[in-house]
Amino acid sequence: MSSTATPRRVEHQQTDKGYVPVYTTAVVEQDWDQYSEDDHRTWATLFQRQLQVLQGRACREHLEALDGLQMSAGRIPRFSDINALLQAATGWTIIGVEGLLPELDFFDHLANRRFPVTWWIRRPDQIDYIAEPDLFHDLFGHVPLLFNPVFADYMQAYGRGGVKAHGLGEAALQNLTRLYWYTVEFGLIRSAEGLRIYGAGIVSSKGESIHCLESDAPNRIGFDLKRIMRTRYRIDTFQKTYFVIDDFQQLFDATRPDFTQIYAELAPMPAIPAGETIDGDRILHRGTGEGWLDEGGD
Ligand code: HBI
Ligand code: FE
Repeated sequence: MSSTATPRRVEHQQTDKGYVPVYTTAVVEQDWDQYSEDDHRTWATLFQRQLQVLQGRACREHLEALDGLQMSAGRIPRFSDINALLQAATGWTIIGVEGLLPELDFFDHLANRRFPVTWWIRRPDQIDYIAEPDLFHDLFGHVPLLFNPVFADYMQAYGRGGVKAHGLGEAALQNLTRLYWYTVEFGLIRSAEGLRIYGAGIVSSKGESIHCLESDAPNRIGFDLKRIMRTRYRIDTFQKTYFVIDDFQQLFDATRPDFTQIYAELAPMPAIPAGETIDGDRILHRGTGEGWLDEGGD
């Protein structure tokens, strides 16, 4: 086995929207044998570090699913091994991809209970931060909750909503993307022992795992679908606001109404800046705003 790092296949391109990844839609084999020792070491380092940080911080469902899916620090998991366990539990399948997919392709996979997992892992010098999703974020961050039946159904409902929203224009898609961001990527959940993390963007980041629960800077606000759909977000800093669900059922139930009506209702309303609170918010913690940068984002 080669000791050089796996070549990164995700290209970027300068466009009028800035420097953006070139989307590739292909479903690819994991080709497990080509992972280098460096790749396995990167997985091991991240896995061990996050397992420690997440004790008492991640929700029970996430930690238990790591066991249930037999993920461990030793080796990068084989997708085929994960799939045998995942399919038996909730009927979800993971498929290998090169990176970010065009939205409609992504939604279509979710609607069919397929979760795209980036096959390559970050380089050793990217342990603490990488802008785009890699194998660690996708597999360690996202896949465990697909082992939970209620969350698994939410993800499928989200995908179906996405396929539908795609025909409804940019604003509807933006509403839906914000929902994904503040739940699947950066959601917090109540538990008997206190707030816990379930969002994959947090779970795969040491810094944000601590920040989201322990810092006084961010707002922590009770889940509210329409409120979230109006809330801008930043992809390059810790979140200014986290939304807290009571349980995964609340998340799934929120996807029952016809979103078409909701998009229409939200269309004339202004977007809410990421750090702002508004009348009607159920504020669990009002952020001090310490260290916040200027507004911006989507
Ligand atoms: N593609 N592979 C992959 N993973 C994602 O999380 C992803 C994507 N394409 C689009 C996308 N996310 C976002 O638009 C979400 O808001 C849906
Ligand atoms: Fe993600």
